Amino acid sequence: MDLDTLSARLSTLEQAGLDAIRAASSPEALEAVQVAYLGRRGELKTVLGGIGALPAPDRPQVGAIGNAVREALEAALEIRRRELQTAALDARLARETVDVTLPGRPFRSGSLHPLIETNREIARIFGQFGFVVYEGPEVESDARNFQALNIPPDHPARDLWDTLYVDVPGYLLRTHTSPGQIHVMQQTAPPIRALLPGRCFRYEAVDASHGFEFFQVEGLMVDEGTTMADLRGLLDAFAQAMFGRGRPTRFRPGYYPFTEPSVAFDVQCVVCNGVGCPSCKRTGWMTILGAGMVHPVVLRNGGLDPERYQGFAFGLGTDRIAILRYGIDDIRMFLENDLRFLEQFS
Ligand code: 2NL
Repeated sequence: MDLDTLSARLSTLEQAGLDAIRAASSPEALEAVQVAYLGRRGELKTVLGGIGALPAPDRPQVGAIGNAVREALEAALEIRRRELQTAALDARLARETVDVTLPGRPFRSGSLHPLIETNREIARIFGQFGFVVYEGPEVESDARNFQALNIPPDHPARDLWDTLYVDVPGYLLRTHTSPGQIHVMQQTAPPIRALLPGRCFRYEAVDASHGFEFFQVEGLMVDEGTTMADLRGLLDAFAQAMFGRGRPTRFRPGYYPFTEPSVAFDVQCVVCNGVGCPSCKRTGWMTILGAGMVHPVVLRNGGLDPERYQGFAFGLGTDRIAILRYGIDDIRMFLENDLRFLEQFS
Protein backbone atom coordinates (compact mmCIF):
# COMPACT_ATOMS: atom_id res chain seq x y z
CA MET A 1 0.00 0.00 0.00
CA ASP A 2 1.37 3.42 -0.91
CA LEU A 3 0.32 7.02 -0.64
CA ASP A 4 -1.01 7.33 -4.21
CA THR A 5 -3.15 4.20 -3.97
CA LEU A 6 -4.62 5.31 -0.69
CA SER A 7 -5.39 8.85 -1.92
CA ALA A 8 -6.94 7.39 -5.07
CA ARG A 9 -9.15 5.15 -2.95
CA LEU A 10 -10.19 8.10 -0.78
CA SER A 11 -11.07 10.11 -3.82
CA THR A 12 -13.13 7.22 -5.28
CA LEU A 13 -14.82 6.83 -1.90
CA GLU A 14 -15.67 10.54 -1.77
CA GLN A 15 -17.19 10.46 -5.24
CA ALA A 16 -19.21 7.30 -4.48
CA GLY A 17 -20.35 8.80 -1.16
CA LEU A 18 -21.47 12.06 -2.77
CA ASP A 19 -23.39 10.10 -5.45
CA ALA A 20 -25.07 7.93 -2.80
CA ILE A 21 -26.04 11.02 -0.76
CA ARG A 22 -27.60 12.71 -3.78
CA ALA A 23 -29.44 9.50 -4.66
CA ALA A 24 -30.94 9.07 -1.17
CA SER A 25 -34.66 9.75 -1.51
CA SER A 26 -35.76 9.57 2.13
CA PRO A 27 -34.38 10.48 5.56
CA GLU A 28 -34.05 6.74 6.32
CA ALA A 29 -32.03 6.10 3.12
CA LEU A 30 -29.82 9.09 3.90
CA GLU A 31 -29.23 7.80 7.42
CA ALA A 32 -28.16 4.42 5.94
CA VAL A 33 -25.72 6.16 3.56
CA GLN A 34 -24.24 8.08 6.47
CA VAL A 35 -23.71 4.89 8.47
CA ALA A 36 -22.23 3.09 5.42
CA TYR A 37 -19.66 5.81 4.70
CA LEU A 38 -18.98 7.60 7.98
CA GLY A 39 -20.03 5.03 10.59
CA ARG A 40 -17.69 3.30 13.03
CA ARG A 41 -17.45 0.40 10.60
CA GLY A 42 -18.00 2.52 7.52
CA GLU A 43 -16.04 2.82 4.28
CA LEU A 44 -13.94 5.77 5.44
CA LYS A 45 -12.78 3.98 8.60
CA THR A 46 -11.95 0.91 6.52
CA VAL A 47 -9.88 2.79 3.96
CA LEU A 48 -8.09 4.82 6.63
CA GLY A 49 -7.32 1.54 8.37
CA GLY A 50 -4.69 1.09 5.68
CA ILE A 51 -2.80 4.13 7.00
CA GLY A 52 -0.73 1.97 9.33
CA ALA A 53 0.88 0.28 6.33
CA LEU A 54 2.27 3.61 5.06
CA PRO A 55 5.65 5.01 5.88
CA ALA A 56 5.34 7.31 8.88
CA PRO A 57 6.11 10.60 6.97
CA ASP A 58 3.21 9.94 4.55
CA ARG A 59 0.63 9.39 7.24
CA PRO A 60 -0.28 13.04 8.09
CA GLN A 61 -0.97 13.77 4.44
CA VAL A 62 -3.38 10.84 4.15
CA GLY A 63 -4.95 11.87 7.46
CA ALA A 64 -5.55 15.36 6.07
CA ILE A 65 -7.15 13.98 2.89
CA GLY A 66 -9.30 11.68 5.02
CA ASN A 67 -10.55 14.66 7.08
CA ALA A 68 -11.32 16.64 3.94
CA VAL A 69 -13.34 13.69 2.57
CA ARG A 70 -15.24 13.42 5.88
CA GLU A 71 -16.04 17.12 5.87
CA ALA A 72 -17.16 17.04 2.25
CA LEU A 73 -19.46 14.10 2.92
CA GLU A 74 -20.86 15.68 6.11
CA ALA A 75 -21.57 18.92 4.30
CA ALA A 76 -23.31 17.04 1.49
CA LEU A 77 -25.32 15.05 4.04
CA GLU A 78 -26.51 18.24 5.71
CA ILE A 79 -27.56 19.80 2.43
CA ARG A 80 -29.41 16.64 1.36
CA ARG A 81 -31.11 16.39 4.79
CA ARG A 82 -32.48 19.92 4.40
CA GLU A 83 -33.64 19.16 0.86
CA LEU A 84 -35.51 16.08 2.02
CA GLN A 85 -37.09 17.96 4.95
CA THR A 86 -38.28 20.73 2.65
CA ALA A 87 -39.66 18.21 0.17
CA ALA A 88 -41.48 16.34 2.97
CA LEU A 89 -42.98 19.58 4.25
CA ASP A 90 -44.09 20.64 0.76
CA ALA A 91 -45.69 17.24 0.19
CA ARG A 92 -47.52 17.44 3.52
CA LEU A 93 -48.74 20.96 2.84
CA ALA A 94 -50.00 19.89 -0.57
CA ARG A 95 -51.73 16.86 0.97
CA GLU A 96 -53.38 18.75 3.81
CA THR A 97 -54.47 21.79 1.89
CA VAL A 98 -57.93 23.00 2.88
CA ASP A 99 -59.89 24.86 0.26
CA VAL A 100 -61.37 27.60 2.37
CA THR A 101 -63.41 28.83 -0.59
CA LEU A 102 -65.52 25.63 -0.74
CA PRO A 103 -69.11 26.22 0.37
CA GLY A 104 -70.01 24.62 3.74
CA ARG A 105 -72.11 21.49 3.95
CA PRO A 106 -75.70 22.55 4.60
CA PHE A 107 -77.16 21.02 7.78
CA ARG A 108 -80.81 20.23 8.31
CA SER A 109 -82.53 22.56 10.71
CA GLY A 110 -85.56 21.40 12.63
CA SER A 111 -88.88 23.14 12.97
CA LEU A 112 -91.49 23.64 15.63
CA HIS A 113 -94.27 21.07 15.89
CA PRO A 114 -97.54 22.28 14.32
CA LEU A 115 -99.28 21.99 17.71
CA ILE A 116 -96.60 24.15 19.34
CA GLU A 117 -96.92 26.70 16.52
CA THR A 118 -100.69 26.75 16.92
CA ASN A 119 -100.41 27.01 20.70
CA ARG A 120 -98.05 29.96 20.38
CA GLU A 121 -100.32 31.70 17.90
CA ILE A 122 -103.30 31.27 20.24
CA ALA A 123 -101.27 32.60 23.18
CA ARG A 124 -100.04 35.52 21.08
CA ILE A 125 -103.58 36.54 20.09
CA PHE A 126 -105.04 36.32 23.61
CA GLY A 127 -101.86 37.89 24.96
CA GLN A 128 -102.84 41.05 23.09
CA PHE A 129 -105.93 41.19 25.32
CA GLY A 130 -103.91 40.81 28.51
CA PHE A 131 -104.22 37.05 28.99
CA VAL A 132 -101.26 35.48 30.80
CA VAL A 133 -100.21 31.85 30.24
CA TYR A 134 -100.37 29.51 33.27
CA GLU A 135 -99.76 25.79 33.48
CA GLY A 136 -101.31 23.17 35.74
CA PRO A 137 -100.28 19.57 36.49
CA GLU A 138 -101.26 16.66 34.20
CA VAL A 139 -102.05 14.46 37.19
CA GLU A 140 -104.93 16.08 39.06
CA SER A 141 -107.17 15.38 41.99
CA ASP A 142 -110.70 14.18 41.36
CA ALA A 143 -111.69 17.15 43.55
CA ARG A 144 -110.34 19.78 41.16
CA ASN A 145 -110.92 17.93 37.88
CA PHE A 146 -114.61 17.18 38.65
CA GLN A 147 -116.03 18.29 42.00
CA ALA A 148 -114.81 21.90 41.93
CA LEU A 149 -116.12 22.22 38.40
CA ASN A 150 -119.64 21.30 39.43
CA ILE A 151 -119.49 17.97 37.62
CA PRO A 152 -121.79 15.72 39.67
CA PRO A 153 -120.73 12.22 40.74
CA ASP A 154 -123.15 10.59 38.28
CA HIS A 155 -122.00 12.68 35.28
CA PRO A 156 -121.12 10.45 32.29
CA ALA A 157 -117.63 12.00 31.98
CA ARG A 158 -116.74 10.46 35.33
CA ASP A 159 -117.33 7.00 33.99
CA LEU A 160 -114.33 4.69 34.13
CA TRP A 161 -114.66 4.48 30.38
CA ASP A 162 -113.96 8.17 29.85
CA THR A 163 -111.32 8.96 32.44
CA LEU A 164 -107.84 7.53 32.88
CA TYR A 165 -107.23 6.98 36.58
CA VAL A 166 -103.82 6.61 38.23
CA ASP A 167 -102.91 4.15 40.99
CA VAL A 168 -103.23 6.78 43.74
CA PRO A 169 -106.86 6.89 44.99
CA GLY A 170 -108.53 10.24 44.28
CA TYR A 171 -106.12 11.11 41.45
CA LEU A 172 -106.45 10.92 37.65
CA LEU A 173 -105.02 12.23 34.39
CA ARG A 174 -106.79 15.55 33.84
CA THR A 175 -109.57 15.26 31.28
CA HIS A 176 -109.44 19.01 30.56
CA THR A 177 -107.24 21.94 31.61
CA SER A 178 -110.06 23.45 33.74
CA PRO A 179 -108.64 22.17 37.07
CA GLY A 180 -105.66 24.43 36.32
CA GLN A 181 -108.09 27.36 36.35
CA ILE A 182 -109.23 26.33 39.84
CA HIS A 183 -105.58 26.60 40.94
CA VAL A 184 -105.41 30.06 39.34
CA MET A 185 -108.63 31.28 41.03
CA GLN A 186 -107.48 29.97 44.40
CA GLN A 187 -104.13 31.71 44.09
CA THR A 188 -104.87 34.95 42.25
CA ALA A 189 -107.02 37.94 43.17
CA PRO A 190 -109.24 39.35 40.37
CA PRO A 191 -108.96 40.76 37.82
CA ILE A 192 -107.92 37.40 36.35
CA ARG A 193 -107.10 36.85 32.70
CA ALA A 194 -105.56 33.40 32.49
CA LEU A 195 -104.73 31.19 29.53
CA LEU A 196 -104.07 27.51 30.23
CA PRO A 197 -102.63 25.37 27.47
CA GLY A 198 -101.86 21.72 28.07
CA ARG A 199 -102.09 18.03 27.33
CA CYS A 200 -105.27 16.26 28.42
CA PHE A 201 -106.25 12.60 28.54
CA ARG A 202 -109.40 10.63 27.91
CA TYR A 203 -110.11 6.97 27.60
CA GLU A 204 -111.15 6.93 23.96
CA ALA A 205 -111.18 4.57 21.03
CA VAL A 206 -108.57 6.17 18.75
CA ASP A 207 -109.64 7.19 15.23
CA ALA A 208 -108.94 10.01 12.75
CA SER A 209 -110.66 12.60 14.93
CA HIS A 210 -110.22 11.18 18.47
CA GLY A 211 -107.05 10.50 20.41
CA PHE A 212 -106.64 9.55 24.06
CA GLU A 213 -104.20 12.44 24.41
CA PHE A 214 -105.15 15.83 23.06
CA PHE A 215 -104.24 19.44 23.63
CA GLN A 216 -106.50 22.10 24.98
CA VAL A 217 -106.24 25.81 25.63
CA GLU A 218 -108.60 27.29 28.21
CA GLY A 219 -109.21 30.90 28.92
CA LEU A 220 -110.63 32.37 32.10
CA MET A 221 -111.53 35.96 32.84
CA VAL A 222 -112.90 37.04 36.21
CA ASP A 223 -113.60 40.60 37.27
CA GLU A 224 -116.38 42.83 38.59
CA GLY A 225 -119.03 43.38 35.95
CA THR A 226 -117.72 40.88 33.37
CA THR A 227 -120.51 40.02 30.91
CA MET A 228 -121.36 37.69 28.06
CA ALA A 229 -120.81 40.63 25.67
CA ASP A 230 -117.15 40.74 26.74
CA LEU A 231 -116.90 37.04 25.91
CA ARG A 232 -118.60 37.54 22.55
CA GLY A 233 -116.29 40.43 21.58
CA LEU A 234 -113.12 38.63 22.69
CA LEU A 235 -113.93 35.41 20.82
CA ASP A 236 -114.89 37.32 17.68
CA ALA A 237 -111.54 39.16 17.77
CA PHE A 238 -109.80 35.81 18.23
CA ALA A 239 -111.58 34.33 15.18
CA GLN A 240 -110.63 37.33 13.02
CA ALA A 241 -106.97 37.05 14.06
CA MET A 242 -106.86 33.27 13.61
CA PHE A 243 -108.95 32.75 10.48
CA GLY A 244 -108.90 36.13 8.76
CA ARG A 245 -110.66 39.47 9.01
CA GLY A 246 -114.35 39.59 8.20
CA ARG A 247 -114.97 35.92 9.00
CA PRO A 248 -118.54 35.67 10.40
CA THR A 249 -118.98 34.05 13.84
CA ARG A 250 -121.96 33.04 15.96
CA PHE A 251 -123.00 31.76 19.37
CA ARG A 252 -125.28 28.76 19.75
CA PRO A 253 -126.73 27.48 23.01
CA GLY A 254 -124.62 24.80 24.65
CA TYR A 255 -124.31 22.97 27.92
CA TYR A 256 -121.45 22.52 30.39
CA PRO A 257 -121.86 21.88 34.12
CA PHE A 258 -119.27 24.58 34.93
CA THR A 259 -120.79 27.45 32.93
CA GLU A 260 -124.25 29.02 32.92
CA PRO A 261 -125.26 29.99 30.35
CA SER A 262 -123.09 27.90 28.05
CA VAL A 263 -122.46 28.37 24.34
CA ALA A 264 -120.84 26.79 21.34
CA PHE A 265 -118.82 29.28 19.30
CA ASP A 266 -118.91 28.79 15.52
CA VAL A 267 -116.95 30.39 12.69
CA GLN A 268 -118.10 30.37 9.11
CA CYS A 269 -116.61 27.28 7.45
CA VAL A 270 -113.02 28.13 6.43
CA VAL A 271 -113.14 25.51 3.66
CA CYS A 272 -116.30 26.56 1.75
CA ASN A 273 -116.89 30.07 3.17
CA GLY A 274 -120.40 29.18 4.27
CA VAL A 275 -121.63 27.50 1.09
CA GLY A 276 -121.76 24.06 2.68
CA CYS A 277 -119.25 21.23 2.20
CA PRO A 278 -118.29 17.88 3.74
CA SER A 279 -115.92 19.63 6.22
CA CYS A 280 -118.81 21.54 7.81
CA LYS A 281 -121.36 18.76 7.26
CA ARG A 282 -123.15 21.11 4.82
CA THR A 283 -124.03 23.58 7.58
CA GLY A 284 -121.61 26.34 6.48
CA TRP A 285 -120.37 26.63 10.10
CA MET A 286 -117.65 25.03 12.18
CA THR A 287 -117.67 24.86 15.97
CA ILE A 288 -114.21 25.84 17.19
CA LEU A 289 -114.74 26.10 20.94
CA GLY A 290 -117.12 25.92 23.88
CA ALA A 291 -117.60 28.73 26.38
CA GLY A 292 -119.89 30.31 28.92
CA MET A 293 -120.26 32.42 32.04
CA VAL A 294 -118.52 30.74 34.98
CA HIS A 295 -121.09 28.99 37.19
CA PRO A 296 -121.45 30.71 40.60
CA VAL A 297 -120.73 27.40 42.32
CA VAL A 298 -117.43 27.15 40.43
CA LEU A 299 -116.48 30.72 41.37
CA ARG A 300 -117.15 29.89 45.01
CA ASN A 301 -115.09 26.68 44.73
CA GLY A 302 -112.29 28.87 43.40
CA GLY A 303 -112.51 30.97 46.54
CA LEU A 304 -114.28 33.93 44.89
CA ASP A 305 -117.54 35.65 45.90
CA PRO A 306 -120.06 35.28 43.01
CA GLU A 307 -122.04 38.27 44.34
CA ARG A 308 -119.05 40.46 43.64
CA TYR A 309 -117.31 38.77 40.71
CA GLN A 310 -118.45 37.43 37.38
CA GLY A 311 -116.38 35.58 34.84
CA PHE A 312 -116.37 33.80 31.56
CA ALA A 313 -114.37 30.81 30.40
CA PHE A 314 -113.77 29.06 27.13
CA GLY A 315 -112.03 25.89 26.06
CA LEU A 316 -110.72 25.00 22.64
CA GLY A 317 -109.06 21.94 21.18
CA THR A 318 -105.60 22.90 19.93
CA ASP A 319 -105.60 19.88 17.60
CA ARG A 320 -108.84 21.07 16.03
CA ILE A 321 -107.53 24.61 15.43
CA ALA A 322 -104.30 23.17 13.95
CA ILE A 323 -106.32 20.90 11.63
CA LEU A 324 -108.21 23.91 10.29
CA ARG A 325 -105.06 26.00 10.07
CA TYR A 326 -103.01 23.47 8.13
CA GLY A 327 -105.69 21.41 6.40
CA ILE A 328 -104.76 18.16 8.19
CA ASP A 329 -107.32 15.34 8.07
CA ASP A 330 -106.09 12.93 10.75
CA ILE A 331 -105.14 14.01 14.29
CA ARG A 332 -103.08 10.85 14.79
CA MET A 333 -100.43 12.54 12.64
CA PHE A 334 -99.71 14.97 15.49
CA LEU A 335 -98.33 12.33 17.84
CA GLU A 336 -96.74 9.85 15.44
CA ASN A 337 -93.61 11.98 14.91
CA ASP A 338 -93.27 10.82 11.32
CA LEU A 339 -90.60 13.08 9.81
CA ARG A 340 -92.37 13.07 6.43
CA PHE A 341 -95.27 14.80 8.20
CA LEU A 342 -93.25 17.10 10.47
CA GLU A 343 -90.88 18.30 7.74
CA GLN A 344 -93.81 19.89 5.91
CA PHE A 345 -93.96 22.55 8.65
CA SER A 346 -90.34 23.72 8.41
C1 2NL B 1 -114.65 22.45 25.23
C2 2NL B 1 -115.32 23.35 26.17
C3 2NL B 1 -114.99 24.73 28.05
C4 2NL B 1 -114.66 25.86 30.13
C5 2NL B 1 -114.21 25.00 29.15
C6 2NL B 1 -114.20 26.54 32.44
C7 2NL B 1 -113.25 26.57 33.42
C8 2NL B 1 -113.58 27.04 34.66
C9 2NL B 1 -114.85 27.48 34.91
C10 2NL B 1 -115.74 27.41 33.89
CL1 2NL B 1 -112.45 27.08 35.91
N1 2NL B 1 -115.44 26.95 32.68
N2 2NL B 1 -113.86 26.05 31.22
C11 2NL B 1 -115.90 26.46 29.99
C12 2NL B 1 -116.67 26.20 28.87
C13 2NL B 1 -116.21 25.32 27.90
O1 2NL B 1 -114.46 23.87 27.12
O2 2NL B 1 -115.27 21.58 24.70
N3 2NL B 1 -113.37 22.60 25.00
C14 2NL B 1 -112.63 21.78 24.09
